[in-house]
Order: sequence, then structure tokens, then C-alpha cells
Amino acid sequence: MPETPIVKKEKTQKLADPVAASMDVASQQMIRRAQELGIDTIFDRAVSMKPCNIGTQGTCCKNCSMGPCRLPLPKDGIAGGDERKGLCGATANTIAARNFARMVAGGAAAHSDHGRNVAEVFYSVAHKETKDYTIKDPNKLLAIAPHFGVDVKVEVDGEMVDRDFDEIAREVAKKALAEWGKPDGELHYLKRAPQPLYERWKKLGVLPRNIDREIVEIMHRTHMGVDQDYKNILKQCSRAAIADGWGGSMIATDLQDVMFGTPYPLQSEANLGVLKEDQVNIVIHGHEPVLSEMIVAAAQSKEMVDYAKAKGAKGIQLSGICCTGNEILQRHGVPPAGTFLQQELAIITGAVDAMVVDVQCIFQNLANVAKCFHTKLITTHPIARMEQDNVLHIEFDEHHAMEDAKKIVTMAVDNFENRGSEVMIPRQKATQIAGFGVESIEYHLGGSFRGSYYTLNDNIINGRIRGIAGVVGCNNARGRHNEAHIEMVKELIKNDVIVLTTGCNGIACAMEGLLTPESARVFCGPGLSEVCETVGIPPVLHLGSCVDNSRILLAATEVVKAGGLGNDIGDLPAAGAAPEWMSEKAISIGHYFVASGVYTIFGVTLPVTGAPVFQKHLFEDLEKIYGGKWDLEVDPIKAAHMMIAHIDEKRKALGIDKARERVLMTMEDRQKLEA
Ligand code: BF8
Repeated sequence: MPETPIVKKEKTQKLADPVAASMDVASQQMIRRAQELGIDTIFDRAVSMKPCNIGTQGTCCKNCSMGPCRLPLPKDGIAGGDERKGLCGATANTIAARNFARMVAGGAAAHSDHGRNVAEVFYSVAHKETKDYTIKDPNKLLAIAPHFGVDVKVEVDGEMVDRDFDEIAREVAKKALAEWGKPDGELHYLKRAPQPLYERWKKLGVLPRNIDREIVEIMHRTHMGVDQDYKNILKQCSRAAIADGWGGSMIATDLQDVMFGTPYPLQSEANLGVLKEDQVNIVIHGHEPVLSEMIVAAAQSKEMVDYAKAKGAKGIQLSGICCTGNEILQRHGVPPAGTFLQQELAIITGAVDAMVVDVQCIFQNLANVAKCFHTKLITTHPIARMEQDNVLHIEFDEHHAMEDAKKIVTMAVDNFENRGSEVMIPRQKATQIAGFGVESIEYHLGGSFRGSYYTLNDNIINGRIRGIAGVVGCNNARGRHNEAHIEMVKELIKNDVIVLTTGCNGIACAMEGLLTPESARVFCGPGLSEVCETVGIPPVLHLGSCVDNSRILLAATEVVKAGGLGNDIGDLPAAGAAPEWMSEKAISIGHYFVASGVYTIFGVTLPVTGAPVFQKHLFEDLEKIYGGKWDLEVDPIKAAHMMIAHIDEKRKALGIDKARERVLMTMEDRQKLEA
């Protein structure tokens, strides 16, 4: 077996301090190892390259070739009127709003194009054009069909009977795909929102017409010389973001559940320690489960496992990175090897025989790291290739999905014997329970006769659960890996706030052991701990990938429907956060939560700070318009307390701010009440 080649760096580069770079011991070990081998990682690059100060403020306009026009905020602020303007006269507000809008467009496009691909595969399934994918959850299809205006019953001889299932599937497929480009009407799923929210959007004129149109319109309106009113630009942000959360992302989640199965709680593990020295390691990274589902099936097939054994391995260990990792975690229990910031580190173990990537959140530097080891880096998506010549491209096509998947798995198995001797897999891994969703929360926390979310609402009303927080999103190399996630989540559950998580926050919490029922007793306040222990759930519920933030929207809607906590999402004692965000998708998610009535706080930075008037619009005015608003706080503990303060305000408005005593009523008391 060839030795692991060691690539020496040519010039001295600033190196990250591993302990300052990550709170995770396994990651620290791998960062150190990379440095010893002379391989740079994102952690080293982050200490060598500073972010641009003007871009960080959101006030660099590069939308035409007369610029870039740069409008930094003067150090001492602005006294009097803000006279800053670009060559065309664009103000700091216009520039920051345009940049913000283009981030929403980028994020909504990424989620929604993912959704479109899923809808196209579902169309093939419904039309029986592929044999590799099937409908695994027919009940979910029947549940979503009416939301597309598709009948599930038909009248035969004056009697309502079940409609032909295949016919339902075909009609749902057609209607779902049309959501991206239909010429009239509005998105079907908008009416799934609480009615007051839908009516609010209608009144504001932000009901999305079709998904693509809202994204295209952002690009038009932010072109040089078009929309120059930051409030009007932001209105279109809302329309496109709603088209993401209540459109593209929600359709992606639903149709993935229909085809691959609706997640249900299961046990797994997380962190680099899930890699196995004596097995073929295939790491799946990216976002679309269309590919990863098939790789899971191929890798678990007897044919492939036998082949791996014939090649000297004990089996095939699959693991995930980023959201595709979350997708296969929640449906198959495949353990995530790490979060976004650990993608290079997985290869640095020397134990990864193949890393298979599709779309989104993939570092181009993976190719450079893979070059230093035997790892085969395989791109699979026609829209996401890499220029480096050591990258293999095996294009994945749903019409021969299993064949493609087997080709990839075979390649990984064949590569097992090429491993260098210097395999170093960190020991760290933690147990987790993942796979929650709207349906399973209903099952675990629901009352059997008084409405599905009644028990959850009851526990919020009686104060055992103070409120609900959605803590989601990325890692960001500008902060210590995972630290803001973990500190915020621990502070929230300590204060009896139940946490719903998705994306890399979910993986970070899993690595920290917060996704187990046992963690409740250690980390939670007495109320939340009692509920978790009684019901047997973790205090942090992992709802999946970033498109699955749509599950949080629907869970919030169910809470509203169950009653006792107001009439709209904006009435709930709830808040959202992305303490380590970095991607445009996070901005789109943040904005659809705000437009749905949620107080949403981001960490790290927000590219609006250079335009104080526009920032005020986001941080204050929006609350009067949508019920939700943006906020920014770098310190995760402070941010958690800002969320808790918001939750307490909502409790007060609902009149549930004082814990209610349980009163044993006499017959006389009851008669008085009834009278
Ligand atoms: O869609 S949380 S780093 S992996 S963008 Fe990327 Fe952010 Fe992770 Fe998932 Ni979401």
C-alpha cells in the first residue's frame, strides 16, 4: 500500500490555533494533523485572510461596471443626513437592500432548485418512468394532495370513494412542478399558513405568484437603475423568501417524505469518530437526498457488502456531512461525520475512500485536500463541478440511479486498498436521537383526544415549557466552530425553552450529546426537564436539513391550531436564531421566518450594518408589518436572553406570564363557573 503523500507548503502561512478554532476535540486533532502534514484548512485560511470591511457592512455596490462603489460607514457614525451615494446616486440604504435582496434570491434559488429537482424525480415516479424510486409513504401523498387542490375522493354513483392512487400521484406531480412557473394564481401551499398570516400577506401584496418569478424579479429590481426604495426592495425579499419557505423548501420536504419516507425518531451517532478504520468509508456531502438515498441503498446491498469483504474490508460505513447527511440520518440513521466546517477534516483522517458531493456548501478546497490522500472526490451533479483535475465526475441520473450509485460505491470499495498507512480517526462521537418532524412531535407530545398539539400547548400555557426556539443554520469560520450553537442552545434549554433544530446546528448539538432524552436532566430547567423525562424526548428536537425548516413553519402552525396561544405564528412565545450563519440560504430562511411573524436573531454579523436606516427597517419597522423582525447579536448567551425576553413578552401578551396554580374545583365552584 502506498504511503500517504505529504504535500509541503511553499510559503509560510499563518496557522490557526486548533483550540481557538474549534470547541470540538476531534476537530482540533484533525486541524493539528493537517498543519503537521502541511495541508491548509479553512481554519488556517480564516486567520490569514480578513473579511472586507465594506462588504461586511453591506455597502459595496458592484451591480454595474462604474463601480464597485464603496460606502463605508464613517467610524464616528453620521451626524445629520446621510449624504453617501454611489456614482448613480444610489444611497447606502438602496445598496444594502439590493445586496440583501440578492442574498435572499441566492438562498431561495438554492432551496427551490433543490425542490424542483425533487419534484422532477417525483414526476418520473408518478409516471412510472423510473424503477429505482418509489412512493414509500402513500399516506403523506394523500395528506398533501388536498393542499395542491387535488381530490383524493371521487364520486361514483352518488357515493364518494377513494380515487385511483396513481391518478392522484400524477396530478400532484403536475401541480407541484407547475409551482415554479405557472402563469397565474399564487402558490398552493400559502393557505397552509394560519389564516391571519395568509390574510396579512395578501393585504401586503406579498403572496408569491410562482417560485421562479419572485427570484427573477429580485434580480431585475436590483439591477442598476431599477428599484431604489429600500422598503419596496424588501417587500420583494419577503415575497421571494415566502416562496422559499412555504414553497420550494416545503415542497422539497414533502415530496422527499413521500418518496423516501417520513422521518421518525431513531438512534444514531455523530462526529468524525463514526468513520471506521476497517471498513470502506464513503462520506456523502451536499444537500439533495435524491442521490444519497440511492447510495444508501447501494451500499447496504448484499452485492456491495460482499464486494467490500472480498476486497479486505469488514463492510461499508456510510456517513454524512452537511444537510445531505441530515437527510440520510433522519431516514436511515446514517451518522453524520460532522458539520460544514469539518468537511476537510474528514478527509484528513486518511480513512475516507470516497467523498461524494452534490450541491451546496461544498468547499472547492476539498479537491486540494483529497489530492494529499487516496480519497476519491466525486462530483455528481451537472450544475456543480470542480475545475481541479483530480476530481471525478459521475453524473447522476434518476433514470438509472441504482446503476450510478453502484458505480460510485464500487469505486470507493476499489479504493480501500489504496489507503495510506497513516490513518488517524479521532475517537470522539456521541449518541443522538434524530428524525423528528411535524408528525412525530404530534405523536410524542400530542394528546389522544383533545387535538394533536394540545399537550405541548398545555405545557407552554402552564409554564413548564417557557417557549419554543428554532436554532438552525451553518458554521462560520469567523467564529469558534460550534461554540455559539452550543452555548445558545444550552442557555435556552436551561431556561425551559424547547429547541427545534435543523442543518448544521442539529449536527453540532448531536456532537455535544444534546440530542438525547438523558441530556434533559443535565442541561434543562426543571419544567422542560420534567416534560422531556415524562415523554422521553430530547430537549432539542432535530427536524432535519435546511429545507426542513419548512417543518418548523408547519409545527408552529400546528401549535397555533391547537389553541390557547393566539391566532397566528406571531402570537406564539417563540423565536428563531442562526448563531453561526454564513450562507445566502440562511438569509432567505431568516427572512421567511421574519415574514411569518418570528423574531429572528443572527450571530456573526449581518451585511446591513453600514446602512443604519435600512437596518432599522429590518430590526424595528418589520415587526409592525409582519409581526416578526430581524436582530443581530454576536454573543450567543446574550442572544439567547434576547430570545427569552421576546418569549416572555409574548407570554405576557397571551396572559400566561404567571404560572397557573392547579386548583381543585368543588362542584359548587364549577356551577359558579358555568353560571
Ligand atoms: O443547508 S446549515 S452550512 S449545510 S447552509 Fe450549509 Fe448552512 Fe450547514 Fe445545509 Ni444549511
